Amino acid sequence: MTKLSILSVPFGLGAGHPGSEQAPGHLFQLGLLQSLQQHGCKVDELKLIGSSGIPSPAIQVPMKHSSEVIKTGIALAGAVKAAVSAGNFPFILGGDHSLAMGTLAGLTAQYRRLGVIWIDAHADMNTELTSPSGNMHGIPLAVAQGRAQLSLSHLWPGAGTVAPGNIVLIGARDLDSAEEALIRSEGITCFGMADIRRMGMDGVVAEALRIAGAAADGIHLSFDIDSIDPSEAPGTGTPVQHGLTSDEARQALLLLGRSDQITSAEFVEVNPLLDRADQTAILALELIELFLKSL
Ligand code: HAR
Ligand code: MN
Ligand code: MN
Ligand code: MN
Repeated sequence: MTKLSILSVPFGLGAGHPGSEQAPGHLFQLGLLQSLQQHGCKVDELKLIGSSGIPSPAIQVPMKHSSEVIKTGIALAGAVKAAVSAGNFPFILGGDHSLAMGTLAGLTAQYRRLGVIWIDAHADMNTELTSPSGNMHGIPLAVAQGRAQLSLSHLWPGAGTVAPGNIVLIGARDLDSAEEALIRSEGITCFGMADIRRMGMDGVVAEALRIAGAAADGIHLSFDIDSIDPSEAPGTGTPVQHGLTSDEARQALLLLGRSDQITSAEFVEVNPLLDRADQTAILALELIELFLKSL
């Protein structure tokens, strides 16, 4: 049975709106742990990740709150690496998507070749130079490829990179021009909404596992709640119309969890302050349970 390391990261300074730092506490308050236990999930470790005690980083990048993002990433990278070493499945609960840099730093220090499946309305592939917002949740996948000033090895010595051929985007529909150019020049696989409707989510997931998993020894799933249409998931900082239905998200998470190829996962960008009567938080809770019990 899969032993879980649940790493709770109440950090939201990488996003443009405050609030995602409240998501882990809010989901715990709604009963996440009790219901995981009821569903037979084995929570071996529950750890709160914060940046206290982490010294100011040597690297500075011209982005908002970069020092706090980097410090949190350093703390998270160490916890992720330790969880993998212990044979556990790391599940990271954010928080905003900038924390993926910490996750990926810890994972690439452990896996020889890591695949990444990124379910998100966005590509999160800007660099410090192309970011239109200055928000660090928009850059993790460029950092992971070694395309930015900041690199994963700034967060964790011994961290590697993620090869563009092992990255698969699902649900992307709001790309900046520099992101589009990078996706095209690197030949990164992107399943947009039209592909999902044409191939079906089962077809997309099968292809995503094949491509992300090619020659890989692990696949990380990064799930941004803004992949889902704002009519069903309004509580997020950068909603984008015409997204996944909650049923498509359920199907994707169930198939990915059952596949036995996913070796870690994170769930990000729920913002309780922007939610409508907990609609997004309750959906997130259901999706997390569904995924973790399918492992
Ligand atoms: N592409 C825009 C930027 O770089 C918006 C990024 C929004 N990112 C997230 N996570 N919400 O996907 O600022
Ligand atoms: Mn994102
Ligand atoms: Mn997003
Ligand atoms: Mn499985």
